[in-house]
Amino acid sequence: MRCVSVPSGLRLLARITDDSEAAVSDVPDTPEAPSRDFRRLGPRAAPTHPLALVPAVGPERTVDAFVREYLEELNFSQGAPLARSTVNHQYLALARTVRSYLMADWLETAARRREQPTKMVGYLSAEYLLGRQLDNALLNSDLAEIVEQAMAALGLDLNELRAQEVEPGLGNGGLGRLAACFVDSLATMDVSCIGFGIRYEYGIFTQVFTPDGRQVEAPDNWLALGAPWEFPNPDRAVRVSFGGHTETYADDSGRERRRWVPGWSVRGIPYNYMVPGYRNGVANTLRLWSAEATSAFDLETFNSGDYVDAVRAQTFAQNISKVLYPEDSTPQGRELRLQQQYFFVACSINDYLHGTLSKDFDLTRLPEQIIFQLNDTHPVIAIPELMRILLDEHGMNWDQAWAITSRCFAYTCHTLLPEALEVWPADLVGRLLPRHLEIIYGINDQFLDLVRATYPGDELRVRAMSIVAEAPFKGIRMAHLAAVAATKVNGVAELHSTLLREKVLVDFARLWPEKFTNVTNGVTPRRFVRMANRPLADLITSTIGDGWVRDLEKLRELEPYADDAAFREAFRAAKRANKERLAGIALRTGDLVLPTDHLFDVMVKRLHEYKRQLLKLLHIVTTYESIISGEVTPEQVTPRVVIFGAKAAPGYRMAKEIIHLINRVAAVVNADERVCGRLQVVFPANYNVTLAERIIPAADLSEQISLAGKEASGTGNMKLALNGALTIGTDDGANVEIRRLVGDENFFLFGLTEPEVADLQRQGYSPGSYFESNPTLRRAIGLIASGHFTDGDRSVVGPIVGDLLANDRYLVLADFQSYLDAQARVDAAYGDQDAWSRSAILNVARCGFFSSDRAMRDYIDRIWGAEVRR
Ligand code: 26V
Repeated sequence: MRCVSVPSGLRLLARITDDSEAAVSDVPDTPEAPSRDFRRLGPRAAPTHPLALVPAVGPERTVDAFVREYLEELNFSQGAPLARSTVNHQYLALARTVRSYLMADWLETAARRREQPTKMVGYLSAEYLLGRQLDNALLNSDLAEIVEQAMAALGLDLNELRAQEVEPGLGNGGLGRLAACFVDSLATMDVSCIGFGIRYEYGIFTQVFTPDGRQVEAPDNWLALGAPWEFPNPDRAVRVSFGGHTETYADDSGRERRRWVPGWSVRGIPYNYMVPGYRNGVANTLRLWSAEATSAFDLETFNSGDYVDAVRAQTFAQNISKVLYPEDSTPQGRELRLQQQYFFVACSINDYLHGTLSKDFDLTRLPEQIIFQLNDTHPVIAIPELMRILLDEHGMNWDQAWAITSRCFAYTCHTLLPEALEVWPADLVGRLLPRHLEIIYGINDQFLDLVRATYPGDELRVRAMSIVAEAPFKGIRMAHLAAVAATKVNGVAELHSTLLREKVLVDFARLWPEKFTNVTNGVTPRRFVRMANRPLADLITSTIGDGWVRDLEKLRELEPYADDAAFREAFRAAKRANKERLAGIALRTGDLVLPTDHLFDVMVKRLHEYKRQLLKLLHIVTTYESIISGEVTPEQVTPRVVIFGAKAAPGYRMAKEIIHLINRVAAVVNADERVCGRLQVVFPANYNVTLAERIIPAADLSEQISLAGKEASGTGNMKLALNGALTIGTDDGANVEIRRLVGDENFFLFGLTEPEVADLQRQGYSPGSYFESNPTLRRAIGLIASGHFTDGDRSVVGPIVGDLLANDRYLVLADFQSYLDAQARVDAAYGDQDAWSRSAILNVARCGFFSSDRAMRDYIDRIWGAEVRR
């Protein structure tokens, strides 16, 4: 065989693929080898034992039964008697006991879906930022009370066990958290869905700060203490191939065909996770793939005794699912990342075609059975993969294969930043996936024929629309491939979808206007209100009943209570309780005292220049400077605790400099007695879902201050508004819709609009003129530049200040004054607590639209087709 570009450590792996082309599932049984045929079901002979004939039922839902099940798990699975068990044993036993209570629902849901098949959603996402599982499972299965009592009866501290869980951080930020909210909603709505993704051995890095306040990344070894929520399923392993070459051959009927002769393969092992619906007896599946060396390889190792080479190849295979890529400053050119993308979509499509569909299924009807939703461009390589399967493995001709493929995918775009759109170097695709590259070229040729026929003589347009970019390098534009092949293309908020249609994918939207649609994002009210904010959830439920948890528009019924003084007082009490809880955590973990009557001003999100954490910092420095210069007394400022949470991509230099500066400013401001504690800046390290669940309910003010036209949607903005924070924000992403719903009087708008930004940039933006003409701005920047926050060291602030004055790509200086004015309105508004609470209540009451249940209904109605409904 010819081996193309196989790493040297992989000679063995490459060699064995010669004689092991069959899928893992086709390896024949021998008495020595365990069965790998996942299609053979049940016993060979009818069972005679009466118990085998009874359907599986879960354990009894009483405290005593739970205690019994729990001790059984602790003693006989963990091998730890209660008296000698560690907290980790106790947590693992609890998780596994809760899991066993969910099991009957999972089995029943799967059986029902098999018996009454409906069109299924295959949600393809490289990221799922799940957050902790225990509380979610307790909430959705309505076991919380039983478990609380059971743990108390055993003398165990449930909170201590909860704290033991390491959250699966298998995502970078908004995109991954959105996927987690969507699968939650689909289970709650009883929609048939499998979420497909990657079981990264290391999730998003753990952020730590040096004493000086710089970000350092530590590996997130989330599996180290056990993974009680997952079910490995090695008997449903899938082979995935890479490399090699393609060739022409004549098939049995003498037809000339192409085929792929891969160079090497790995095995994908599925790990299943339950996705319980909210108290509805449904549990869907999240299937995350882990890469291993192939089993044929194991056999070869055994025979050859070439142990060291063999282990090296094993490691190579495992590298594919080893680590989540922290969203970097440039997405291109990471070979391993393309391997990850192809690995998980190839596993998922294969698993669906061979594991879920019946063997004799007529593939021309595939689009009636499945819609694969592409969460951004990361899974877009699934398109040529399905084409390849239909063409090469099922012998279809191009038109047949395309007729099917072009109806099986829908694509969601999650960005507007040109640098975030994936373009894979063609030579890399050709090296790793030579057959897929041919197919992509085939799709492009056919597509460009259509473009030329539609716009004769318009070669400029042909070049602009081509899936294949010719400069600055020959590359595959994954967003174009998705736009060509998908039945629907959507953006994630109204403004974003408009800009997609009018700017990023304008030519595609003109060619196929009916393809383009919007689905505004949403968040799950279960995790982000009911679970994270018990004080508010209980108040809402006691006022309007608990229907809102499944039907968030019911929050509208709270509107009249905004004018009810007693309700406002109760609402404030709930907010205070959340602030006190957060203050307790800050005291325990950071030795910080947070006064809960101060305004909690929250900016939590990834660190990116377009999100403009620097603008927030300039506001802090301005307030600080006005106090220390004597312009105002500390008593004159509205007391604030500013809370940041943000990770920077490890390779994103400027973002890391900004984190450093925030920490430096925090240290100086917090220690300066002249401020009298009326301005505090806290920046807990390692912002993640668990921290979000603590910070968001405690927020008074939500900072959504991205440059207009840059934030596709935002979802933190929705979580904060639903938890009763007022937003200070630009007209960007879903802020636009939040403001429209809550009303101008309950939202602090500032800044340039997207068209104004575009105009200003067209004219030539000059940050220096804003600096020169605004003394407040000059003082704030001057104080930073002087080294005041960096022990007199000006060089460390040089890059930030220099860039702001020379480039300021995200127009921080242009929006500065408008932002200050809006913050002054915030200060004034916070002074009238009754009016503030009224606005906050109206924010909650009017944001029911931002439930991910609604988003899922929109996908069903506008993208997937009503037939996915049960
Ligand atoms: C990726 C990259 C890659 C390198 C260059 C810098 C950069 C900046 C951003 C991104 C993110 C792309 C995808 C993403 O996470 N989008 C987020 O999706 C959320 C869910 O739809 C949405 O709320 C956020 O506004 C959007 O940024």
